[in-house]
Amino acid sequence: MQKSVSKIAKDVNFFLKKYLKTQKKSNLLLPMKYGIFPGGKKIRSKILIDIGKMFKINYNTLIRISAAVECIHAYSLIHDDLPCMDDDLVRRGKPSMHIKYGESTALLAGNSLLTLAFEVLSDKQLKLNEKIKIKLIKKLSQCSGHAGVAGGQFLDLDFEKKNISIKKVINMQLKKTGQLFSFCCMAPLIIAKKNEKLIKKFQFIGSEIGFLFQITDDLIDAKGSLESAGKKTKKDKKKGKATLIRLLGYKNTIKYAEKLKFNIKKKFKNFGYESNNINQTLEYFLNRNK
Ligand code: GRG
Repeated sequence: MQKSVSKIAKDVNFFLKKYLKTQKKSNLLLPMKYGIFPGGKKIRSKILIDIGKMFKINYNTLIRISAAVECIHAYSLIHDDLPCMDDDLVRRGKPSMHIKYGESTALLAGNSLLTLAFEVLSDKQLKLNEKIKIKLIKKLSQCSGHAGVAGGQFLDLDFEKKNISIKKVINMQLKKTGQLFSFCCMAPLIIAKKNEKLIKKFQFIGSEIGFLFQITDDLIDAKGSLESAGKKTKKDKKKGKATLIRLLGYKNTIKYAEKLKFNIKKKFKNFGYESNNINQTLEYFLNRNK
């Protein structure tokens, strides 16, 4: 499992390095590279490739789409760490972007990674029919925007130090973390020209997978260390973040995550052997320490 995640990370990074070489020179390229390389676990790419394999999508196509997703993810982390958001000093085991380059550069490098994602998707080297490309671009915009990741982040900040119901916390996390996973789960079905009903089904499963991932992230924050996690831990409690752990306690949150994982796996049952990879990835989530 670790081997396949590392291979995907290597292939996505290789593609992005090559792609950045084709860009015009600018002062933001260096900070952008700082934001994406070496660049985290690439778990969203792994999900996209697991689902892509289920629908027999070409691996190199999936790597290009993964690269776009990872640009958006890196951008969200850079902005998430800013003083006006979560104000975090360490990310991926090194100083956060604004600590290294200053706030305005972090803002602009983040924005540039966001737009780079759409440049990658609209590139003519991505060998897909134009209608499919436009659909992918639209879905990724929607998942990242005000009703998706950005909207979820707004709620995350708004809910700090307030008494929030479990329903609202779940809705916030399905957006903040879930929506990018949603895109990863539905993109292969869009390419495979599956019907809207099935695409919607995978879109929802994706948001649940993202939610499960966020729960494990919260568990790591509660019990992990800076050394193993590569970022400061025990922040959620200090900041009064609205998390499941705050509402249910640590042990019940683990039980909740196990049940959620079981329910997600059930939804893949019809796909039999083809769903082995995605099921293993879900196990990997729950046993990770970073
Ligand atoms: C519109 C995309 C977008 C962003 C602007 C700042 C912001 C709004 C959103 C923040 C979203 C966010 C940081 C969600 C947290 C998701 C999460 C669990 C991040 C950690 O992901 P990992 O563990 O990180 O995959 P690595 O370092 O491995 O890539």
